[in-house]
Amino acid sequence: MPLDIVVGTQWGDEGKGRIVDLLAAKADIVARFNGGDNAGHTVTVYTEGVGNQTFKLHLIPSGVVHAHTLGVMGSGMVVNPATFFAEQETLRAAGVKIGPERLQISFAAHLITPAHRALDRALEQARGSGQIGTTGRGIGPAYTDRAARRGLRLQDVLDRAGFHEKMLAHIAASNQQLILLHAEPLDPETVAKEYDEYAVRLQPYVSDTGLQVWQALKRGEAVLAEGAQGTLLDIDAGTYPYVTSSNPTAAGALLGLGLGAAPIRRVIGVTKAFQTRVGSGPFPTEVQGDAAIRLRGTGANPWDEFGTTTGRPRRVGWLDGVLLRYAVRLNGLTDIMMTKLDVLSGLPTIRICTAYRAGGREYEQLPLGPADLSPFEPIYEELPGWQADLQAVRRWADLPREAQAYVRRVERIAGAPVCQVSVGPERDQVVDVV
Ligand code: 2SA
Ligand code: MG
Repeated sequence: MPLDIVVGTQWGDEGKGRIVDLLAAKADIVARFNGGDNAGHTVTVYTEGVGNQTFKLHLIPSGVVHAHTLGVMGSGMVVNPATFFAEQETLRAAGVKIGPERLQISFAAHLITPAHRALDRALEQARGSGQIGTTGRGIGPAYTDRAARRGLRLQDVLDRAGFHEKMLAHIAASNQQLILLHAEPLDPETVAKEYDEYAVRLQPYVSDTGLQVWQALKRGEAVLAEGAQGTLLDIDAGTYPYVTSSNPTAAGALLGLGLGAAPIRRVIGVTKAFQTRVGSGPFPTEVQGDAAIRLRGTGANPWDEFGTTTGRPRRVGWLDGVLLRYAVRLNGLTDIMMTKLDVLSGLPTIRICTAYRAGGREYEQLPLGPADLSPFEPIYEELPGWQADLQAVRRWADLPREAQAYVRRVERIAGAPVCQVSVGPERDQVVDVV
């Protein structure tokens, strides 16, 4: 049963949209399984007469730009209805036909409300210097309500009277917390009314998507699971507490779609050729100054390292082989897709962290996971750089020898094969590794 899972191996923004776009062209179902509108996936739509249009999707699976696919939003997600309908408008304006006939949400996914967003902001403020650097989209508070067993599920919109009551209770309970945090409370009746309208509009989208996905897999149809964020932001496996509140890892794809492990065909980990992170938290291979500007870019190009959801400049550094090895193990990766190899062109030498040092010992594996990386100092290997621009390269044999050597070295360090590298932002700027 052909289930392919795409996950980020770092702190998000690895360029997952690239491989998702390539695989969605051959998939029957494209599914998101974690997070909400905190993701930022860049998609390109080609329309006859208009040409290419590029825009960002934060919530709806980005593979739906391929007209033949069915989009699924799994039970592992938290859904902001305002974003859900606004993104459909954006898609329609770009000529993509979208609606309940080709987009379904699991009955067990949770809703994000204005109270969740207000709480996200108030909690961040209260954290002071210990801020997580969240996207402010209400993600954490929505998952908190889920775990506390008082959340609003998509299933609830099917019972309109009950839903109104639940919303009132939810806003009242959230207000108590907001007041404690010295934030403005919300008017329960106003929010509940707004959500009554969303409830009516959401009804045709709600179903048991887990059953649909499973039936499709039984028929031999290809399902593509699109991860948002990355392995190191996983609530369980990541750099806790500097993480998101969902499971962006391969196991999260199964749980977040309502599937078992049997259907998995490939688990593809998308890895940027260097390391980036937006938000706070540990980052052993981070660089500052000119080296950082060199990797980040200035923001002049859309592919420079600035957040798609919030526009924040990303922290940058050298590829961390210890964390990549961890991501390979944790996700059970069958392949790695390496993105942005072209950005390294022109550097005299390139560094990769192969192990950590702490207390006179060397570590190739993290002894206690990635939550506390402060004791560790990266051990680097320096590889010769290359000068040639890679953007026009389409064949492995045409890559500079040094670029090939870098990819081969990453495979050895990570313990998984690299199947493809990307050498530019365009759809066709990929090279199969042979
Ligand atoms: P949250 O809002 O509760 O999920 O934030 C918790 C941490 O997770 C990080 N996070 C992300 N990191 C990278 N990319 C993300 N998506 C957007 C993008 C981010 C943006 O694709 O560029 O535009 O700023 C994403 N979403 C969550 C976040 O930075 C916190 O460290
Ligand atoms: Mg992103």
